Amino acid sequence: NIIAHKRQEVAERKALVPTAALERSLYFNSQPVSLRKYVQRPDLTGIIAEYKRKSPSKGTINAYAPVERTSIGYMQAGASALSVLTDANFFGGKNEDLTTARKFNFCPILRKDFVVEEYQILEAKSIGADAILLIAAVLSKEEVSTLAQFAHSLGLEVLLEVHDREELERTLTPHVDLVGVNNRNLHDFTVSLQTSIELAGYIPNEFVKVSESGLSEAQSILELQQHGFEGFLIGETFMRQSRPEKACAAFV
Ligand code: IGP
Repeated sequence: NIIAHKRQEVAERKALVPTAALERSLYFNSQPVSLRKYVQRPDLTGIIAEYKRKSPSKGTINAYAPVERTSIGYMQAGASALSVLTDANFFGGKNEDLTTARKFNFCPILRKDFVVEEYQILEAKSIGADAILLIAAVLSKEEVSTLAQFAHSLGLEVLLEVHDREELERTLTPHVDLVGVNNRNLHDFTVSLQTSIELAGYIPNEFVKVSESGLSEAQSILELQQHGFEGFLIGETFMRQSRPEKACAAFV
């Protein structure tokens, strides 16, 4: 189970890198860039372009594309923001991938990982992230609320990910900034745009709506925009090409 593994990993990392060390890192005191604002900018596409090497559902997606070239190319193509997987075990990512993207780009960067405790949020800030993901499927309302407030205290924004109405209604708090509907079914890994479309009406307007996963056609963006979505999180469609940044440029 991913969460049990993550808790173990965080415990080990904590022993190795104390909080005080995170707070002294280069990026810890930098001013974050607003994911909310960039997703809403009319001169950009709303696309949150993801750097992802592998996944539990697809195995290896791209083992060679370098973070530097890919992230710079995504932004040149008109992406609003970047999403970088930092989970090593299941997604082949690392913190250094996010820091590399940070070094080469002025834009919001979402740290894509399984956040279960505050230490990981300090870590996100220390590696140069602007926003974190909180996954409703694995957190209680209290956890979402506490973790989101902690992120805000550091200037980080929060994307709350939900799969259905139960998760949305159980965990939504005013402390999150964006709500992402994950089109991928966690149990059988199938994807359906209908998931986003059906949930859209239940997400209050003060939250920026993001549709996540399985987006492979530009036409889908237009359809989702009609249902109020402003952010589009896209990984595999780009990453499965040898030059993901070119796939992104061709998409927009
Ligand atoms: C991107 P896709 O189908 O375009 O590669 O999906 C993103 O939504 C997906 O990577 C994702 C994810 C997550 C990964 C959504 N929620 C939580 C890890 C953890």
